[in-house]
Amino acid sequence: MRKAFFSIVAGLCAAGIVAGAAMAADMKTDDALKYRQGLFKALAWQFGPVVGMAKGEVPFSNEQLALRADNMDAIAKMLADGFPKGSADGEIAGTKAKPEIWTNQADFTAKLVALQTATAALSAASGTLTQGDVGKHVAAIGGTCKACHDSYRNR
Ligand code: ASC
Repeated sequence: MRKAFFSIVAGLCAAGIVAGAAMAADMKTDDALKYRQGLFKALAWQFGPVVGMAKGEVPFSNEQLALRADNMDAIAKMLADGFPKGSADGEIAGTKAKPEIWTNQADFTAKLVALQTATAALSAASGTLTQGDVGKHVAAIGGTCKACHDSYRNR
């Protein structure tokens, strides 16, 4: 009787631990999804005025370019944390992230680094640019966004 009681308690505890772990994993991936989506929103927000300058819709400013480029670079460096295993489309709701991110990790990382390189290039060049130079930086940065989306984001 006593033995049976203990084995039931032990069983319940084990079930509780497993349920707790599963819940922690869900929370982690759901939080990671919110985190990365927030970063992508912030990245697009920072990129907006740069695109506007390239189009002549926002007043040209090297200081603004440097600020936006630095912000984008910082955001780009924070993105990798937002892609824990188990957070692909099919594993959690509300994401377009393809499972290939986790099977081609070296390539995914290279594409993230390409974004950082492009934003760092704008940051380094700002100070000496004219309005006519902005377009090629926008194309370079936007190209890195597109390259990653083409491979790793579901439509
Ligand atoms: C943006 C944005 C993207 C990229 C992409 C570039 O401003 O929100 O997802 O640029 O359109 O091809």
